[in-house]
Amino acid sequence: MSFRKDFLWGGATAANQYEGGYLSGGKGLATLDAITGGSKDQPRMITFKTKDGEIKEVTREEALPVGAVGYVDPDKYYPSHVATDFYHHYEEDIALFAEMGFKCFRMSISWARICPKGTDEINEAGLAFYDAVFDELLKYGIEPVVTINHFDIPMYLADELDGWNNRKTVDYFIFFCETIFKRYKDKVKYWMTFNEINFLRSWTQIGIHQNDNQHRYQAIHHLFVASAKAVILGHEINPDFQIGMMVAYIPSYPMTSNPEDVMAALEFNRGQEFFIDVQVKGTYPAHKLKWFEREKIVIQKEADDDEILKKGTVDYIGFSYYMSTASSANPENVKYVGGNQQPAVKNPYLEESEWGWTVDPLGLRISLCKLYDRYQIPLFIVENGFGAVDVVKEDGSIDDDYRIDYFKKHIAAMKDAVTLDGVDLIGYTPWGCIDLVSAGTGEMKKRYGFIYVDLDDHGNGTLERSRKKSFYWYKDVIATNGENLD
Ligand code: BGP
Repeated sequence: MSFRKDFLWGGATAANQYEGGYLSGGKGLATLDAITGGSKDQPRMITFKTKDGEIKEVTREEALPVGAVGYVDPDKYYPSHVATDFYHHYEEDIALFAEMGFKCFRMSISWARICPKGTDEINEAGLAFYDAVFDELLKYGIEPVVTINHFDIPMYLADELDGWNNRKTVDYFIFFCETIFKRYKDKVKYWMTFNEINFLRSWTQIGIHQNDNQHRYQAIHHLFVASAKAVILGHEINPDFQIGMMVAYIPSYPMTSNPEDVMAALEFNRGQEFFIDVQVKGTYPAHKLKWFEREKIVIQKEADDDEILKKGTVDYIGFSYYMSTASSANPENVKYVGGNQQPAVKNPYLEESEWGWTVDPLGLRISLCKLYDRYQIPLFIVENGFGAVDVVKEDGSIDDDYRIDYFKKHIAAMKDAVTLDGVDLIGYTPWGCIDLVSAGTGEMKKRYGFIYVDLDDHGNGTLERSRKKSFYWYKDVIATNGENLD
């Protein structure tokens, strides 16, 4: 058998894209509640109020003015508010996951549902909601895999404290962790701290109002300290906890064998491996410290930060893998295509999805090898998948053969990494196992699920769930522990 007997087959979601119920049951506002939908050609916009009370909007890449606060405009549509409504459908959805044979289910806890302002005020109804969800999962023998924070922050912390730029946010986050660790210590074993930590740079994700490198890396330092403290605390509360980190892994190939292109690829890859180095090895890599020096970035640390980072290293590396990119020393020589949160370089050897993401199954094996060779701790693929437009036929069926084809090739690549390369892979949770809102574009049109949800880009639809062709295919993959991919 290729995959270990207890391999964690499942699926992945995130509260801000799936849960909905944005003000139900005492939940507070989160930054993501103030970001509109968009598309491939139209960016999502953050709506906010300036200090003088003016209502304005900016893209996520732009910084919000200092002192500006998130604002929900009653005339606009915000996809997170209902999302695909896990809040009211969790029993039905979990029954469908159980029917597919899921061994685990990755979801995130909404910080603003537990602590509406992000401070030390607790919302019992929020805790009770996740109790009900975990109980429902455990009823079917499905192991919850919990992302503590996926791409958002309570709006109050963002606007009153400047989010992760403020050291106090570390303390509030640890209070949140302590609350959920203690409450769910007998229900949840697998945790990961911050989703795609290498992509955190905007107000919506980390609540910062200035996103130049000085502010961004100070906020990132706070995230590292918070993650390490969470690992230490979690292990104290329950030594059986497995607490991982989560990075978006996009391997970059040199565009040519010109050593300058090889160096460019090395630098690109370092950009993301830096986040893994700190959380797995517990220290900042030398190249980053040199870069800080050159860029005159000064990180404010507290006396015991280095010790905390060293002590709070993670148990496993969780990562998303969708695509690869390429690097060239001469950017004028390359063409750009779409990509996860940032454009990627067109690779003539690879095809792309409708959203321009390269499709590169061998890149997954390469990533697994690189990560395992370098870090030697268990790996968990916590996101992978193919965003596509699905067509519902007259009889209600959906033939998503393109998705099956994508998964087939990626699971075959995982199998090679395990059987030929000896990688210690503990699980696989394809992204958006049930249709949900796209993080990048805010669309529903870009679907990833094995389960279809009737909802369009403007919030119209019955929210009814139905099984796609890939549902039955994945069920068979799980039943045979990945042996039968046809
Ligand atoms: C990752 C995120 C997810 C998810 C996925 C797909 O960046 O962790 O939240 O959405 O990518 O991206 P998109 O939704 O933009 O297609």
